[in-house]
Amino acid sequence: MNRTYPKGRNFDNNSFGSTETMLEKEEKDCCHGCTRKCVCITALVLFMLIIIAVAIALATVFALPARTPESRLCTTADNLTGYLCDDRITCLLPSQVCNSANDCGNGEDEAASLCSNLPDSLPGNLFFRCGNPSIWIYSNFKCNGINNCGDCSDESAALASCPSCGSGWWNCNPVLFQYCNCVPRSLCQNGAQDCSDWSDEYVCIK
Ligand SMILES: [Ca+2]
Ligand SMILES: [Ca+2]
Ligand SMILES: [Ca+2]
Repeated sequence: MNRTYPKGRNFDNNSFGSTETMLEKEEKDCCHGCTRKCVCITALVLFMLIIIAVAIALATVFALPARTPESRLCTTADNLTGYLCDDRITCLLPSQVCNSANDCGNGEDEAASLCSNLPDSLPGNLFFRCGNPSIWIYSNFKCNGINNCGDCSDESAALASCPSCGSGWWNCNPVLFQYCNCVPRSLCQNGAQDCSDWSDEYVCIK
């Protein structure tokens, strides 16, 4: 018995016997392409996120040490050795460090590591040990004309390397305990004895 096939209809030998139509095949191919594209986009986004995370981590790691100056040494407006804050601009007087007031923006001048064992926890340039080593003063009180140590060791040339009396001072043996080797010229000819030899009243000229 001879079989006849409908005319005008093409049969695909590859799909013959399969229930998958051409349309379904095209849709399947399209989805494959889409899936591959989606995977690529996801991978790209993940890659970008990793790059951003690494950049943030590196910035954090390298930024933290940069906030702490390598050296805290600085010069104050009065030409004294001072303490440099984290902002690298503010230069504190030594006596502003560990004085229970936050003078640096971040309060680093009151850090426990700096103030827990005074004066040894301070940088050496911020304090001075008096003739009696159990007594110390902030270094900005050294050579300031005032007897801060109590034994005038902070005003001596031998221990504190202090220069002789400056132009605003008169060299004599003061009668007042608060001075050591000189008295302020403002005390000259003020009608009161400030030097043991009265030179502040009879020799010194304001
Ligand atoms: Ca302070
Ligand atoms: Ca002094
Ligand atoms: Ca006087």
